[in-house]
Amino acid sequence: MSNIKLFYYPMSGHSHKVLTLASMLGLSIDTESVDLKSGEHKTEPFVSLNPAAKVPVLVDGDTVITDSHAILFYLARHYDPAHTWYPADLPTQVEIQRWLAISAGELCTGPVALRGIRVLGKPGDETQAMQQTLRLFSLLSTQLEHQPWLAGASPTLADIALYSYTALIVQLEPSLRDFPRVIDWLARFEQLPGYCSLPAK
Ligand SMILES: N[C@@H](CCC(=O)N[C@@H](CS)C(=O)NCC(=O)O)C(=O)O
Repeated sequence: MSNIKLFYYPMSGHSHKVLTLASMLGLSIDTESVDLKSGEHKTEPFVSLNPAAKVPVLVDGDTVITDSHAILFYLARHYDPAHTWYPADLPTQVEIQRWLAISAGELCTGPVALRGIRVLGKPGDETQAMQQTLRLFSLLSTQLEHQPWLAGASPTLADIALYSYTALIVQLEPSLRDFPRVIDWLARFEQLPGYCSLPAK
């Protein structure tokens, strides 16, 4: 049994980001699935753990961390002594923060929303979500024109944060394969040691 526990939902891309980093760091963590379909996340005891009623939530001893980006940051700072995933130099950190903001912003209004509408039957404007997805893919493609990874020469939290929903939406929308640099980046990410396979849908 591990000291670290992740409350997650198997189809959740936000949860997948955390599972991926934990696996790439070689961390042994316990997982507990929270049934979003039945509304378990809106009831006790989960809602006391995260009053925002969302997964993922990480519990490490007495420390409770909510939000996938905060969890990624915590794991990288606490369990990555080599500073591989959140390097110590300021320009790279600034770049990673920019991508974490995009992950919480444009990634959610684009691919996350589009998948929600198509797979989970959530309400929303599919055309608008597709337009936002195309804009994000253009941005990713431009970023990857002169460097292999989003924040520079090596993979970082920026890649972890953007990978899951980008890969999931390519599975759903084959026309996105028209962004070859993004497709190459996804393929390279999948070769990293400890890569954790995607949820089924
Ligand atoms: N900003 C949060 C978003 C988390 C999120 O939206 N989680 C979804 C599952 S992917 C959830 O728990 N949804 C339940 C709900 O909104 O009722 C993060 O990055 O962790």
